[in-house]
Amino acid sequence: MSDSSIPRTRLPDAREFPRFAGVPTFCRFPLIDDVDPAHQPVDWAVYGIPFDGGVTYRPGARFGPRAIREASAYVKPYHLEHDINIAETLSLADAGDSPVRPYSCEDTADVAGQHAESIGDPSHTRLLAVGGDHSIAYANLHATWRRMGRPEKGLAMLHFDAHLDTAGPIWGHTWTHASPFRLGIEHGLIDPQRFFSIGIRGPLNTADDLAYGREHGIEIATVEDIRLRDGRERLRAFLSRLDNAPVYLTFDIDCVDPSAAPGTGTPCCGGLHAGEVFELLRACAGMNLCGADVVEVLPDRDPAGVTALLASHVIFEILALAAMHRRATG
Ligand SMILES: [Mn+2]
Repeated sequence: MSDSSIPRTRLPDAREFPRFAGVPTFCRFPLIDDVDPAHQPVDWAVYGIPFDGGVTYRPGARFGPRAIREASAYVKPYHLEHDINIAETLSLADAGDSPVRPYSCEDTADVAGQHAESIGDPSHTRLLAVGGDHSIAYANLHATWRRMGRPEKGLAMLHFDAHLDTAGPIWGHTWTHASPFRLGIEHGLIDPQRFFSIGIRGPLNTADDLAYGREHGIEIATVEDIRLRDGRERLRAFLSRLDNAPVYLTFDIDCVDPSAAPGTGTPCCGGLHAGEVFELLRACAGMNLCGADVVEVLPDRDPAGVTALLASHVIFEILALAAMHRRATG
């Protein structure tokens, strides 16, 4: 057992070494090769997958990891609401960027998935991928599923998004940023009976756009369900039904309203506020998080950089959930 007062992640002291100085890494975590041997293997590795070849509308999310690294210089380690310091609780590192094949979602899933499997200690290190468009989730999900012992029914899934991302072929391709969870279900990586989607909203192409998800058992909480109906209660019931089973969390920044997250590829009006997202994530404390991704930040559409800043704080909230679980289970 480690002494919780000794930091597990060595962060530069911001009072000595300013946050605006140095080569940017995610949240100023050490690069994985620079982690103190006493803190190896790392508990969570954050890494980029700079790929946007799967988009159906605006391109540019390939620049997401870089923008989020820079914006995350202002992420501090102590979580006020959870009363936990992520750097004291977990060994955290930036594992760099994965290789990509810019013209192919499927080839990128392949090379990024292989790369993800090589990060840290497969029997210990959990993976947080930063996109990139949502197609990159498949690679990290696949690597996480393997790390969790290839559960036959697939992993439970908590999904924040404006879109369900279970689309069939688009422009003749089955691998797109609109399809990672259809592929994940069909390949046995995800258990659709333990799949909860938050932030879904229209307009849609047809009334049948959500049919695949509903037929397979995905539970959907639209923005209206969260605000006006029983979305929060259903989320709580979902979490208690999981009973400490490992959960993969996938976070598409377009679940947030474009007024707060304008830098994204398929913006959809009427989304969640940033504060609502934090509240929903914090309500998941206790969840056994086994892997995660944060995707669809398109910095060139957001000269003020608020989308990347928000994404960097979503990464912090996700790691705080991991820290909470560690504190509860030792
Ligand atoms: Mn998505």
